[in-house]
Amino acid sequence: MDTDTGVDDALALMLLAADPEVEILAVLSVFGNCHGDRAADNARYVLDTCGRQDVPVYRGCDVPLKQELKLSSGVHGDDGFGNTGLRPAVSVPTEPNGIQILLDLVNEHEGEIDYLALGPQTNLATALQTDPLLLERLKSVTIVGTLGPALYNDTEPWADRRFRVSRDPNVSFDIDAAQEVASRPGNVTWCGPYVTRQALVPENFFLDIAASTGYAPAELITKISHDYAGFYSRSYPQPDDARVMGINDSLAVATLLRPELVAGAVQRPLATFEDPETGERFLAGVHPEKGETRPQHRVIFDMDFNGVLEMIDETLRRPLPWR
Ligand SMILES: [Ca+2]
Repeated sequence: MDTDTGVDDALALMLLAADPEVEILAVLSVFGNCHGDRAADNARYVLDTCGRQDVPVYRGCDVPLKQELKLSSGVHGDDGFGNTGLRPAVSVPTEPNGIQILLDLVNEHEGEIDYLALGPQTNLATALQTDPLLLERLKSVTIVGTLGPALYNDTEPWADRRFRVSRDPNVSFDIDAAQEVASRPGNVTWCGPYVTRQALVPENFFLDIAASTGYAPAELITKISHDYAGFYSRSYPQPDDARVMGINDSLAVATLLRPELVAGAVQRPLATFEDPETGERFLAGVHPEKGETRPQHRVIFDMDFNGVLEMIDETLRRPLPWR
């Protein structure tokens, strides 16, 4: 798992950590919701909270390939954990380097690893510079990103009303890395904010689980999500001022662990689009051309959200230890 560990990443990591059928070989950090060092420490904190001290966390890329560093601190707080200041007992060291760990693991487990990228795709793109066949040597790659599947001949998908509210920070924060990954063949699935942000969950869903079980993972989510739910509730006002929050990255985990929850997906080549007004660049699935030569990846456009919620509910109500 490759994560810019903010609030929704923390929940997504819990879904993996709780599943007895999942072996997490490694967690790699990346910048995005917060700085890379905090992303690594937050992942460590989540795993420690779940009793999964056995899962190693490594430091990945702290900056984009070429563009200027941007972070989502307005959503996840400066520390990625809603400014709670929670830190693991021991910080993740800068060495060994996560990219080398990834390359070594793929050599060791060729064709067996499912890779989940929940932040900007900088780690994958960096590893591809050393091993251009990396994606084909992974069993699968699931990425939180892209605007979604563009309509036929659409030249401005970022302006599409379906996509306008959700944008796509993971891709926009390192468009060069995203393009690098998109240009390679492989069993790659993209699940962007257009899909994931439709699943806004009442804050009470988590507060109720935490209150009725007292389990540490659910309590951690309620602690770190206070400001995060505030952001979502302001951005997507609800009836009776109900507070809600996004669970973006959990949708990507669900597509991997529970593929039957994917309700709609298409195979598409990916193309880059630039908004001339803002200069922001986006990736979207486009219709194949005659004699198409670009690799085609799977682009998800719908999920069984209730199924994902049930999965989260079951997970957070599972007693520790999770192993
Ligand atoms: Ca993320």
